[in-house]
Amino acid sequence: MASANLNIMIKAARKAGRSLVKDFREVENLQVSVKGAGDFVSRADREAERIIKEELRTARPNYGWIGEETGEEAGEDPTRRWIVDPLDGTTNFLHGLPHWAVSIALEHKGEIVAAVVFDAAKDEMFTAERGDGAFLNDRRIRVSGRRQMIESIFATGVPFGGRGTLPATIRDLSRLMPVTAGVRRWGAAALDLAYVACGRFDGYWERGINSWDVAAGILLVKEAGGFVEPIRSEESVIESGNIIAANAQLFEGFAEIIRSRD
Ligand code: LIP
Repeated sequence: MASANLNIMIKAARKAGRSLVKDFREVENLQVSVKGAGDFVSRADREAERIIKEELRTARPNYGWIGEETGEEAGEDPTRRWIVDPLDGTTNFLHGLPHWAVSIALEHKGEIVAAVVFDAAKDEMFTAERGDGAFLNDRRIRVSGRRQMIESIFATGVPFGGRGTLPATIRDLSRLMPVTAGVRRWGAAALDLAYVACGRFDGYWERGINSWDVAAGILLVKEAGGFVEPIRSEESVIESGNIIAANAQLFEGFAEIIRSRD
């Protein structure tokens, strides 16, 4: 039975999703325009965050907020905040690729306690509340049962545009590719984690990812029986943006590869 907060999050995600699906149809027409879809997608992104913020802050005016487009705002209740990416997979959306999601997390005293990742293009609603399990369209989900790395596939984000994490990620790939069934770079961290939670991917890692990209997905994986840790044990995933996630059987070996420095 979903809590009142989770129902509020689902309602907000669906309302933003309807707006994004409408805009996504227009983006596909813009691919051929000289100006391109860039400004249009920025507006779609901001409109989705406006919709979500209006829904959540009307229902819970005292909670804090951090959103990709509008930044951070403290709430009267210092223990609770929304962590929101209105459009995770922005570059996919911009290029007319139907793989993006609305990500909404509720944090309480530093722990994620409720999560929604909504893939509006495929109508897949991933939800979780701490201690109550993870669900896809109201059906219980679990991480994969694979035990062998060589049978498993992993997702990640490969840095672009001169980001400093590229050398380490290239090193990760050179170590993983020979001992796994492959790596996928699908461009939406929230869905990468949701796919680990439902067993489509066996693990995921990324370096330098934003809190709003992964906050909801972290709870999905944990509530589906998976493990999530920072790359460096002294860090926090949310603060550092360095994350490793996998099912219980694979996690130790996978994390050892990602954490080896030499
Ligand atoms: C994206 C992440 C993805 C990462 C991209 C980008 P955005 O988030 O979901 O995993 O590799 O660099 O950060 O920008 O689409 O919200």
